[in-house]
Amino acid sequence: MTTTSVSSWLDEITMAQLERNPYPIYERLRDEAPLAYIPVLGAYVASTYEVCKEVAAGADFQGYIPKTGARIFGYPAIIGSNGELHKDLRGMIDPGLQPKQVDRYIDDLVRPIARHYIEQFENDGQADLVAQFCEPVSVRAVGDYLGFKDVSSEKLREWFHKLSQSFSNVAVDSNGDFANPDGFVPADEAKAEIKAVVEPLLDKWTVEPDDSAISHWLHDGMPEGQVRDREYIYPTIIALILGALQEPAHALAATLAGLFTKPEQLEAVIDEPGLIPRAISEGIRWTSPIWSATARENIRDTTVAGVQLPAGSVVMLSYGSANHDHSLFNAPSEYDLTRPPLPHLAFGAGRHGCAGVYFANNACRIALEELFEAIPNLESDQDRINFTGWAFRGPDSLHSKWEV
Ligand code: 261
Repeated sequence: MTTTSVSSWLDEITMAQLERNPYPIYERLRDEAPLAYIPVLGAYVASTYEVCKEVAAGADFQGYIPKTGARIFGYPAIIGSNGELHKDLRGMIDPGLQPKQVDRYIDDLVRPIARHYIEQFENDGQADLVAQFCEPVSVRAVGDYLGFKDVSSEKLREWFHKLSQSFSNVAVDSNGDFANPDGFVPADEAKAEIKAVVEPLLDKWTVEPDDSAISHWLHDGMPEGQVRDREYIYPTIIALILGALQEPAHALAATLAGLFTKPEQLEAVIDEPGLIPRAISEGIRWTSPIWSATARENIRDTTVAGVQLPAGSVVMLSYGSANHDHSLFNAPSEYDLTRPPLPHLAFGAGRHGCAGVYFANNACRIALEELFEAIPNLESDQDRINFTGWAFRGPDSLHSKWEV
């Protein structure tokens, strides 16, 4: 029976394989089972462009927070909320992220930050651009926007790494319980530190609002003299310390890694900075930062890709695989700036699509404009770039060099 042979290889998929290199497994999933139940995940995965889109934006589905996210963030984190609750939380975080608003502050926010970190290494002739550029610029830009101006970039990096590590601790045993409960220790450590830093900030913003995003979250839309309950906004703060601080760094690093695979395309982008937005778009298509970290559940019995899903089934959206779908992208595993700019799913789709698209694209653009202007003879100094991650994915390091 074919179902037996299909399920046998699915049973053998391990988290270690998915974290190291999910692409061979997903190539087979897209061919044979675009919606498949994966025992180690305790959930279905959607692997093709069409199925990801159908699940992400379909009327039978609603937002669902992956179990590790619920464990780490608590309730009500924005990524797992629905209905009026989700409407209120999006209404809280969206205003400062609207293009018209972002255009007002993004250049003054990001350009000096990028300049600052570039100055630390531009005369060295070499750097690891992940640790010295992508991550510090990402956490400083988003961290300052949120209101963490007085938290060091080292601390912000440590926080997102610990939260991300625990969020990725998704393996479950045959009872559906976490296979590695100790995997939540890093997140619990980070959360204790975050709480110690955020509580006094919330105290301050309650009586002395300022222009930081979280101060606005407390006050905006509330009756005079009232603020939103901090327990209500706290899970969303933690979710953003993970996703919003980490992903622009992954986007920058994926773009640079992709350009390093095509030195002539890197040169073209450095010569013509107008190509940077295209380079970023292809970078996050090629290695999608939120590779498989978001999910939906169906609110009624439904059938997708021929698979019957009883109400309440969980489907992980493997956007990193959808963005390698042969039916849309020719030679998808190649970074290629010159491919037709088709829409990809790196920012998701539907009601739970990324709120920070415009901020992230522009922050990354400005950071790369500054990097390429300062170091026009940038090249890779690494034979092989190593990528890690299934939930979130990006290069581990980008050792680079240039003549000074
Ligand atoms: C800001 C978005 O953050 C996330 C997105 C997807 C999964 C986990 C996150 O913290």
